[in-house]
Amino acid sequence: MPDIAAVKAALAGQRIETPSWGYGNSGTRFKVFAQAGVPRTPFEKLDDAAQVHAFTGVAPKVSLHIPWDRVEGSDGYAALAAYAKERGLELGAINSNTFQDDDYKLGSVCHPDAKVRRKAVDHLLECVDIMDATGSTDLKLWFADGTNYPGQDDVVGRQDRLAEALAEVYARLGDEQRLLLEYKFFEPAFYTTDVPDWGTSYAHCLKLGPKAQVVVDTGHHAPGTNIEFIVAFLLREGKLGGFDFNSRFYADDDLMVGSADPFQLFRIMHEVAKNGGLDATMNVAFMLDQCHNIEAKIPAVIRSVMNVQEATAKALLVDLDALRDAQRAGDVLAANAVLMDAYNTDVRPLLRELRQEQGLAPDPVAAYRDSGRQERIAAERVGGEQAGWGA
Ligand code: AOS
Ligand code: ZN
Ligand code: ZN
Repeated sequence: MPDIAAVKAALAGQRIETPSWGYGNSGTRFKVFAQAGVPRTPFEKLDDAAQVHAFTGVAPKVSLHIPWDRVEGSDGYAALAAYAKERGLELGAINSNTFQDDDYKLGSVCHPDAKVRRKAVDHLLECVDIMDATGSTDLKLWFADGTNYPGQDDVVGRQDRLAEALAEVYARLGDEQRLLLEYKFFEPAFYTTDVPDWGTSYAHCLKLGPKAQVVVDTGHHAPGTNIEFIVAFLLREGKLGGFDFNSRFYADDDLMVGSADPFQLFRIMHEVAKNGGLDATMNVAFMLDQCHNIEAKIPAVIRSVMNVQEATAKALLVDLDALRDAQRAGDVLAANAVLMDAYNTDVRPLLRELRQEQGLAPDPVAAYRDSGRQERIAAERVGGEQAGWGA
């Protein structure tokens, strides 16, 4: 059986990165429901992220999105990083945006016009400059590029343009920096997408070199896709850069991770835990990529962090010796039972105990609610910002 002290140590050591855009107003293309007290600046987003970290103890990193988190001035980003540090945070992945300008109607780095491609690559290079200033090590790239109609553009030509752009950005990376290439099977493009799946991302990353890795956004797969297989494969190849965690019922729903299918999240975390993905040396980034459109944002992020912790705890409770014995013996039912026993364990008491040992409240959502902070920021912050989604 797994050693509980080791399980607790692994849980205490896990780092879950929260997205700046999860704290701002967001919505669908039908409506953005504004909430009282949302941040007005990137600095206030960090204040909110600091709350999530204060109540969970495992969320010190915050992903930024450029230009949604743009700060002015030559030392603006260094100041943002310093502000984060003062609050016990650090700045995580820098997310680029090559999808919200009119110029990008036909794509960005894959666009048929070299001028548009130049503009897109310049933005990606600017993101690396920002990483230099913030100390961020991860550049997270998601491209909305693709086509809507058969014949609209040359599929192979677009791959060539993508490869060229990625190579230029890769060459700009510092020794400690890496490029994380995200895939998504459709939307906004509806016929072809230029990075539609893990295989395409993997092939580009392989060609680029060791500083390029794949990001698995859990919401970016066709229904029925076995995401944990992809995770296991990428870990084996040393190409799993990280996750964009969220939940989906239909497509890219961006709901709270672990809410739609906690069993899938457990299966993913089982592959992660079993294959060394929780070791700091593997450098797997456990990022959230979510939008809280109708629920209160800070408690929703706290809940999401807890959901990842619960799935991780269950994964760590898998009796790997018993599992291997059953697998070697070809005992299908026993092997499956080992996994199900772990999944069906109520890990909430263990996590409550761990938090108390760390001087935290056992129930972070309740503790945040009781802090009264939500009422305070609702009164203090007037005219909060839209995150950028659903604009
Ligand atoms: C878009 O669908 C992707 O999930 C992106 O990872 C992400 O939501 C965006 O880049 C936010 O910065
Ligand atoms: Zn994502
Ligand atoms: Zn997405």
